Amino acid sequence: MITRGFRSRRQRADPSRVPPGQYVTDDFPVLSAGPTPRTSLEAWSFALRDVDGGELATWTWKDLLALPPATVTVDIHCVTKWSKLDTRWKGVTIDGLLEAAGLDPDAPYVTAFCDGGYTTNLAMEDLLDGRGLVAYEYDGAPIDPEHGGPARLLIPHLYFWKSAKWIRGLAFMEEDEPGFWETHGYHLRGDPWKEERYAGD
Ligand SMILES: Nc1nc2c(c(=O)[nH]1)N[C@H]1C(S)=C(S)[C@@H](COP(=O)(O)O)O[C@H]1N2
Ligand SMILES: [Mo]
Repeated sequence: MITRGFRSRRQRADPSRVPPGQYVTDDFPVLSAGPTPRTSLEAWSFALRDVDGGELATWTWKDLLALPPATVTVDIHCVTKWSKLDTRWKGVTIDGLLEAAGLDPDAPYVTAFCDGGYTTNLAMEDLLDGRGLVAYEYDGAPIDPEHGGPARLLIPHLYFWKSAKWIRGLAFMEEDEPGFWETHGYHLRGDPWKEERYAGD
């Protein structure tokens, strides 16, 4: 039996799926530090940059869609304490991008960069083995601009601020360089299961 309509907003959920301090919502809140950028798909590209800033690979929008897609259903966890279960995304894995570019980088960190200037830092290992996606569909449709369309990073095993909206590329880094929220006191890694919300957690 399907009882969706009877679930309360703060629904009870399998506690093993909800990290400490989080509540489950059916809503999909929008959290943006600035205005929603609007880049045309013709002007859009995705780049991988080397530690010296040099461009290693770029994809146009069409190039990205031509890569083998991955579809995932995952739970997402925002540091403001909402979690949303079973969100469905389609995109290209970071492994897939590296493979397409013929790259096997040994840089230990990356900075994701975006239209609008947002950045976030990640350990390379948090992106690999299918754990990171450049997503371009949510729930079977193009991602709404407010939620990061045309493409956003999706790193569901870390707090959702790591899932950079309007992503335009990844810069390989020798050091773990704090991004936008990390500079404002958020944790460098942000594992929700360890409640790594703020620096020092
Ligand atoms: N470019 C960009 N990406 C971003 C943000 C942002 O402000 N700009 N906010 C982050 C935060 S704090 C969260 S919780 C999620 C929110 O994504 P949503 O608006 O799709 O829920 O996006 C993350 N990615
Ligand atoms: Mo967030």
